[in-house]
Amino acid sequence: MIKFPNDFIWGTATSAYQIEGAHDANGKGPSIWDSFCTIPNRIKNNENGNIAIDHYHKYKEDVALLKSQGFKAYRFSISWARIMPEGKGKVNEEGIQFYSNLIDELLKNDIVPWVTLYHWDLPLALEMENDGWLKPDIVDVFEEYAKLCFERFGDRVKNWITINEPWVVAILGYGQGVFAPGRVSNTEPYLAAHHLILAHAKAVKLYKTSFKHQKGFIGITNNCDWREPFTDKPADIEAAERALLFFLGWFADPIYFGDYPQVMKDRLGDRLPKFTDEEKELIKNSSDFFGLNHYTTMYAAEDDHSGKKSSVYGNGGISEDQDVILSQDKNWPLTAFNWAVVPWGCYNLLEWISKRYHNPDIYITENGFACNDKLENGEVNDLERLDYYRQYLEACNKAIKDGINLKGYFAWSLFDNFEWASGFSVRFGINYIDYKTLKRIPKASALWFKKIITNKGW
Ligand code: GBH
Repeated sequence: MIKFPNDFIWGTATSAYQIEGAHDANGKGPSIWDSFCTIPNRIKNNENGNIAIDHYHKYKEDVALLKSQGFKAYRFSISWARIMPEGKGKVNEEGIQFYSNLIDELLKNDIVPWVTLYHWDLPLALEMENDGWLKPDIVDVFEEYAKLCFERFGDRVKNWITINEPWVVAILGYGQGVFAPGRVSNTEPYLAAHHLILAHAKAVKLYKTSFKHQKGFIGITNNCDWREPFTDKPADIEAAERALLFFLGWFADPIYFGDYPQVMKDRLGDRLPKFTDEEKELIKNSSDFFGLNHYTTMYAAEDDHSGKKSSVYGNGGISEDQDVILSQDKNWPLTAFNWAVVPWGCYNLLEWISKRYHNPDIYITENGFACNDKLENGEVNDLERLDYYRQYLEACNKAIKDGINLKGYFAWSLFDNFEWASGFSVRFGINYIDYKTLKRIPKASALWFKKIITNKGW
């Protein structure tokens, strides 16, 4: 029997650009994703989130669905450009009204809102005029935006996530160029990341001082895939540790210890910006909880420069900086994204976090499975997804039993949605979207969640 604690938080997650649509409705300004999607061949089938799943107009129906499926918490993000069309200065009251209504609707249905301030859709004006995350000005601009959110929504929102997956913003947006703003560099990711961390910390400082009376929690969500040493050789064990530090330690070390991992400083030299003493103080202990998005696992081996090549797409960052070769096991089942299903990797990662960062409260703010679901006789029997969730939640359950402070879990995602560079071709939802009618159809996995939430396990 698998039983979760009574106070375990069961939620599901989405993000603004992936579901809202209404890309230019009621005063919303464009974001870098609106713009990125207009560049030919950046997105599969040249799709975009202009309409997405039209959550903007269907939010009431969507909250009702959440409620009917038993979720007690819902993680969504605010589109910065919807409430501040130019990223700073002018406020768009109609945008504020939308989120205000959504929050009220959730609370009316006893669903606790978990709000992400930044899930990648930077107002385009900030990219054009300020070079996005590359210039230090963004830190104060983000603080101004955060302040607006605390002022307008903080009376009702008590759980805040500043930034979703700064690793993705830095590496995919500024390193590999596959996500907006589409830049390719081996220096810019480190610069962008530096400002993302500072922006997070400054927003938290503001919340902890000027908005203390709101009595909420605030933190950051990082993503990390587990890296298992390819062999027992010390060089491979070190390589896996190094890969984790370049992936998660890059962000979590500053947030828990005040500075970047030593191995990054040693290897990157001047390409890694430095925090001043004052900044270190600001950043240290700037997260009330450890937000984690986790999907998959890879083996990590030392790259001894004998010509071995990584056998998988993706390199977990800038591989030359790490001397790590990643690979997958032939026996691991793969998702539609070729991410391997390795539940014990989730356990190992939780354990690693717990040890390195002194047993913080951890929330898995995303975990989920991609496949090409088929609607048959009005039903979607996504047994593979259901199995993925069952196995990963079992790993979570074991972690809790072993004393790891895992406090909650958010399934990614409530709906099939606009999957960034993959467009609508890949489905992550526990609810199916018929893109012709935009009808929401619960998959078997959603019905399973309802059952296990009620029973606190299975
Ligand atoms: C999340 O990012 C996002 O927050 C969410 O918006 C998105 O829809 C969801 O995942 C599904 O994609 O072969 O090196 O690319 C996930 C971040 C980073 C997780 C890369 C998996 C795969 C290894 N991902 N990682 S790689």
